[in-house]
Amino acid sequence: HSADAHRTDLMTITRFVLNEQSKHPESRGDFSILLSHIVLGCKFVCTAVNKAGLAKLLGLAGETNVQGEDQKKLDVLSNEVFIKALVSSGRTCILVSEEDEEATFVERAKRGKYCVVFDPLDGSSNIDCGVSIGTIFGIYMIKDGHEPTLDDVLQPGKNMLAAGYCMYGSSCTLVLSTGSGVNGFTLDPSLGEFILTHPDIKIPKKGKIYSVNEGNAKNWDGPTSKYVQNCKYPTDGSSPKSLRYIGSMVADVHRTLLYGGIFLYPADKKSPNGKLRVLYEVFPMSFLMEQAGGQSFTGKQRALDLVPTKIHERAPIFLGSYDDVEEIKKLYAAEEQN
Ligand code: P6P
Repeated sequence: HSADAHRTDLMTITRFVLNEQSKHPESRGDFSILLSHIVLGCKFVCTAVNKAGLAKLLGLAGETNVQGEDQKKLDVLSNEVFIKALVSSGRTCILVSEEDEEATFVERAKRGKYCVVFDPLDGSSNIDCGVSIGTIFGIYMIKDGHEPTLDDVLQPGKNMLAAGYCMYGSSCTLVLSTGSGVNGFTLDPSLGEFILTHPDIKIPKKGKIYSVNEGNAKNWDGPTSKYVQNCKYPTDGSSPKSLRYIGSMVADVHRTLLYGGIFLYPADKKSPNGKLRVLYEVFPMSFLMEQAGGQSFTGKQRALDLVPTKIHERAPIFLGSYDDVEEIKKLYAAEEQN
């Protein structure tokens, strides 16, 4: 009977979010409505990405497809979909997208109390070779009732109410935290619903995988070089770690979350602040890692304590299994003392 119950008791993301909402009796459901619009955006992008493989037949971006329409680049299309979905939710007031130089301030009539920062299609350079890509998002509450300003999104990551990503790969997986743990949902295309498939994700305390672009090794600083050296030639008698680097943050982070290990995008001589963006890459992934029992470090401080000054600011990042990140924190602390 219990197996049947499991099969028929479908926990969709909508039900899950409403369950969360019921823990906040004072809630008017605004947050649930906002999340449902983000989920809608993910469903749309999932179908568009899956069709992208056919884009070659329909004319690549920049050319016209069989209908003679201009084939939009998928990241531009995804951005438009999320902006429209978020504005139409009536629950947002400021939107920051990787695709837009300036923040979007929602018109007064459609304004709500949430600020959403997002990368609509991270890793999109990987689309043509079929590597998994994804949407990454984070949600802040506006600071207080005054006219929204950029200060409402230039908040430290620890102030986020929720964060998540949707990975478009062999299946469409949405990983979400609203501040009490991490849960993973998989899209059932026949139902058009995200079903809870990974309840209460916890990252292993220590992992056997390190994930970094070794091609940048020439430019790394001392602590990063030492850490990676230790991964390859351990001095404590343990076996070397495996290297797994997909080059799509959502895919590398998802593997790290499920299997354990560490993902690094360090600063280097060419990019003193690394490459990944604070608001909509570093913060959401750091939020998820901490909620799953891992941690996230910039080389100088806890990533979620960083206070951004610009909406497209970058930061170095070391995130993943708690013990693995501890190792690199020790190496940076030792350098501080020298
Ligand atoms: P590199 C993809 O372009 C991206 O923004 C992230 O998804 C990914 O982790 C990173 O850049 C890869 O960068 O320099 O190793 O190619």
